[in-house]
Amino acid sequence: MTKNIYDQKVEEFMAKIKAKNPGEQEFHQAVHEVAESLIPFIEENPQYKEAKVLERIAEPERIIIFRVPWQDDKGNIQVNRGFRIEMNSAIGPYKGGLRFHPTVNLGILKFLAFEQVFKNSLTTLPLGGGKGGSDFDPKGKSDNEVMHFCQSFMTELYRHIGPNTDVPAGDIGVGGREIGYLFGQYKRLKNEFTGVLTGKAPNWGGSLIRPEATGYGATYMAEEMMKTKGDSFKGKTVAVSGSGNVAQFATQKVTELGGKVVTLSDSSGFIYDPNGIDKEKLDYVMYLKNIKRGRIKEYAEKYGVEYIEGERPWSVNCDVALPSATQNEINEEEAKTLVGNGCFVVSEGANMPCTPEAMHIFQENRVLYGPGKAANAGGVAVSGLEMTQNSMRLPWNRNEVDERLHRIMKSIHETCVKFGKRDDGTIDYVKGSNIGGFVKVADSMIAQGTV
Ligand code: NDP
Ligand code: 2IT
Repeated sequence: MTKNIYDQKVEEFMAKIKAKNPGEQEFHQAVHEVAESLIPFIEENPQYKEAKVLERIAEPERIIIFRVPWQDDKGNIQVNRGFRIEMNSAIGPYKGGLRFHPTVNLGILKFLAFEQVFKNSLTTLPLGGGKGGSDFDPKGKSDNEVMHFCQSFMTELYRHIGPNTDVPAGDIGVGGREIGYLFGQYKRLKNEFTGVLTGKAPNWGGSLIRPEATGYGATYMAEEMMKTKGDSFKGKTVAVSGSGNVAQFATQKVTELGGKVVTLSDSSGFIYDPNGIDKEKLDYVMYLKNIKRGRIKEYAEKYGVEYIEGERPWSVNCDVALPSATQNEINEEEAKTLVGNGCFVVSEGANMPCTPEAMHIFQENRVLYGPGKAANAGGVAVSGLEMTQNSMRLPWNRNEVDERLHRIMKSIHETCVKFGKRDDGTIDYVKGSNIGGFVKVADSMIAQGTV
């Protein structure tokens, strides 16, 4: 069958997706990327076609939408919207983060839940896919307000989740503080101490290395990709975007492996520190972002480096880019600039940070391009390990968890190689991760009948 016929089948499939899910651009984007990889594979493996697996996998098993009323510090009543997308439970309980950000809507959470299904399958662990969150904006809110919001959010969500049903975790705007408030309210409502959330603090059931896991994992993935060219992080210049959980620990691991991180950003702009963000400076970033909850601009003021307001960091010279902020944060022009400046590795700490056009630029130029569902799977993988420790009621030490994380990232890389090798010997990590993540879920869905 020629490429054209596949393209036509992708377009036919996407026309149905768009008609059924109007206006949900990010969801369309995520499904389109996967359909491009999967439709040729499904044509060659008709058992998936007959069982309508692609059609079923793109339809959430269940969506919960609810009102979240809460009272702010001034006594005013605020109303937000809460969501949980329970996307696929073929290989385990729904698993995926909660995002609190003013841009959150149904389409964004459906794209994230869809990606999560493939990502979780790649981890090798028994985890289904889900995602949730709210249009609540934690910026500028007091701890007290965040607590009241989290308590109200959980007062509805608790009836839909459970350690064997659906296990949420963090994402943008949801870190250790929020998981604490959510867990406290769940425990109070259910009178049960269970592993219903991951990303808990180690004192009350959390796993060591969970905060580090996504950033470390994206760095390990980049390291594995570079190894295919006999290369490593030693002496490499690295551009990181974001300055939250993923960006911070990616910076830490890159520095440990001998690379130099020269940028960090937030939604207001980016800092460029050509001498590199060393341990002391990173400690300051962690204080600035996790405790003071300030802006990245303050880094530039403290260390006397450049701050570029309203821009993203992709114009700087770098060998490696680790986008770790949000979706569609690298466009076609920025991808061209990165390639032109010598960037040869992109490992996605964030979910879907590249537009489709940017992705094609990286693919055409044979950049070592690790898509989010492979590259940032370390976070949910260690969440899976947290669930294991909760079930055993026994914690593992840092080394044990980090070694398991490292092994999982290597196995994800191997899966990408297995399913993504091109005729010219290079690796298409997009195709590799899409097919590699699909097969286990699809076979499980078929085995479980038309459900
Ligand atoms: P955090 O909330 O800790 O940090 C988010 C960072 O990204 C902040 O610096 C934030 O800046 C910036 N950012 C968020 N939204 C935007 C936007 N619209 N435009 C520009 N910058 C933005 O979140 P995480 O570090 O946890 O998440 C970052 C990415 O990694 C997300 O795509 C998430 O889905 C993904 N991810 C996270 C995992 C985890 O374990 N936490 C696991 C796998 C993927 P500002 O403060 O100005 O908003
Ligand atoms: O996008 C993601 O994989 C996450 N935000 C982490 C999910 C989890 O359950 O740890």
